[in-house]
Amino acid sequence: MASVPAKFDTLCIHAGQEPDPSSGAVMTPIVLASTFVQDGPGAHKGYDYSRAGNPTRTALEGCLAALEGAKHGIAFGSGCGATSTLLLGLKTGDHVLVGDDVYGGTFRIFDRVLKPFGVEATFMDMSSPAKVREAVRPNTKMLWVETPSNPMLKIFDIAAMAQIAKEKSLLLAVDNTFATPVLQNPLALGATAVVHSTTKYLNGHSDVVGGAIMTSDDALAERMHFLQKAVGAVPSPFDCYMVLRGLKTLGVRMRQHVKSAESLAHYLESHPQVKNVYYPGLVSHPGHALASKQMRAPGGMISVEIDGGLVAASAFLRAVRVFVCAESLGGVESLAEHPAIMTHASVPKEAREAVGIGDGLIRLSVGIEDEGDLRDDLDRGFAAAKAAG
Ligand code: P1T
Repeated sequence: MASVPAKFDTLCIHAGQEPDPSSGAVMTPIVLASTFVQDGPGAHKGYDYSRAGNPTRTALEGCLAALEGAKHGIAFGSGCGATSTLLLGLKTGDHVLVGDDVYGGTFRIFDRVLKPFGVEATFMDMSSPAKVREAVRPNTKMLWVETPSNPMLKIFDIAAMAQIAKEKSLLLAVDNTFATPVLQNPLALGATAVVHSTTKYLNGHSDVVGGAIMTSDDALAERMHFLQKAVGAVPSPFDCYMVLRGLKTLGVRMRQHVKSAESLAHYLESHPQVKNVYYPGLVSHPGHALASKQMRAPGGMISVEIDGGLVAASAFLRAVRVFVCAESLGGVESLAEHPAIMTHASVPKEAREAVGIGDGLIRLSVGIEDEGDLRDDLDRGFAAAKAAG
């Protein structure tokens, strides 16, 4: 496979994977061994200890790298594990510019883990590249961009951020979890590293927690491989296998996620109980033009602010039956959640409200069930919300 030029859907199924040389097994074996035989001290077949390297993980890392058009993929035990390992490249006194709307757990890493070590983060609306350029300080080392952002679906200009990063010698990290490489390729737009929670679309079945970093920067990859081994936030071989299995259908799944999300976003926009719909595919979305340029399609995530605040939003989330009220996203099943109480509870109320995460905001991860059933389910939610108000 490695020597054959291939398009995305083919890479999803084959990249990083060869039939097992010892048995001919077509699907990658799950190598559970924690340790590997050495003919003599140091004389091994490429693997010595599973934290340092594992054949199932190597296959996953090869596939992930190929999908992002990267030279290197480094897999982790969670998206937060990938994020924190990448941020371990920073040291006391360093400063990072971070988008003002990021996953609550990412905010928490900056605010509660790195800050006590003297690494400072400024959270800002990155919609204006000029303002980002102005905010760079002499000690700024990194730009951290999540686009589309979680949960407000803000769109930031990756190529413009890459230009600033280049001018100021910064590392540009893009969390590509919401878009996936099906819809957006940050490395091709100039990012240094891409971060994923593979828990989401890449695995796609809500049965693994995992993460990854992809980069074509050899020195950064070497450092990340070192930290992966030294810090040890590694995924299990079984989870690597599961993500590899999920990746095979990534392209097909994303096409259906997008199709249903586009349709539901339009439906929500015209609903009388809806105050605001945040979906980059809508012309009303401030990032629509940029999303149309930067992404191949607007994705499967929608946030919606409904009338009636917390009482209505709670009633809605209790009433839906096809959408499951749960954290996370990107699985084949539809999920709905309340960011202020659930995924973004670790962000202070004022910071949440400044970006629009209010009590009436519901985030939808549109799954690949029948689109009519999903629409009926939203109606069920709206009827309950109205009755509660
Ligand atoms: O949950 P974990 O695999 O550690 O991934 C963290 C993470 C990183 N980046 C983004 C954009 C994310 O959305 C997440 C996890 N997000 C959720 C669990 C959620 O419901 O938003």
